[in-house]
Amino acid sequence: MGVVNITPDSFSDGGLFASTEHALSHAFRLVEEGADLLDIGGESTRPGSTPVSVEEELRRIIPVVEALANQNVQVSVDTSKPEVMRAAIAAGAVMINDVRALQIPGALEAVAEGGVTACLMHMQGEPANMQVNPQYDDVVQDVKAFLKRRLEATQAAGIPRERMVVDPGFGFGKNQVHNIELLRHLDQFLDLGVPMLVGLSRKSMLGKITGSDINNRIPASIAAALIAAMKGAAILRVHDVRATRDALAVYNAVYDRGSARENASSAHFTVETLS
Ligand code: 9MG
Repeated sequence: MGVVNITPDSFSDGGLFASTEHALSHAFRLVEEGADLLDIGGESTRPGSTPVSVEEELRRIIPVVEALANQNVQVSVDTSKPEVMRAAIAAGAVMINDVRALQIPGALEAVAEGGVTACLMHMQGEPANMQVNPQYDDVVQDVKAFLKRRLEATQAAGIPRERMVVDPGFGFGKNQVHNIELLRHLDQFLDLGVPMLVGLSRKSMLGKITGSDINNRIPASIAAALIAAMKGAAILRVHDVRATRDALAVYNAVYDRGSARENASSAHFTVETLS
């Protein structure tokens, strides 16, 4: 899954047309590099970020989603807003990536009625304050219990389990010890019985380990992506598609991914499942 952000810092002062053109050229480059799926986001979820309105989010993402879907590119939309979910699905998105795990009223219904795949991500707090002082009894068990409850909520809303994906949410209300613990025990999330999506690309936890700034985190991102793949992740959300694909090709040439765990649903997950 390649990342396409359409936020002000990604298009400076070029206006809407510039942002759409810029996003599309970046998106097609990621497809050319080997992305199976693109995650389009119009609102930053970085620590300390502030929300944008429904109208602004729609204005940023819908022309990009439509143009990509028209070219048969598989599109995921990173949003928590039910109105944006519905518009994105109508524009051709096949997946909703929700860092709030469909908890905003109307989100479950938007996904259920839209008939698309959804990623339920764990976050403690909100982007504006989530890194202030995250606390867990046992980070792996607490995050897993949350995702289990959200899977139950999606089933109660009539969303088939085959359309669900889970994500422990690296860096979303987690300190460095929490993040490392989650990565070390990532395979435990396979118990939930649905494919796992993981986003580690360029994250500050990697900067804390290596001392590298955000522009120099590709090697660390590749190492983290490989660990996640070895522990059963089915979808890797990454900025550096070509480098990640190359690393995965080496891994896949040596190991049978299905053996990561006999019952890992990730082994059976393909992008076709999304449509
Ligand atoms: C939007 N976004 C940023 N980081 C992410 C991550 O780790 N997982 C998911 N699902 N979405 C993310």
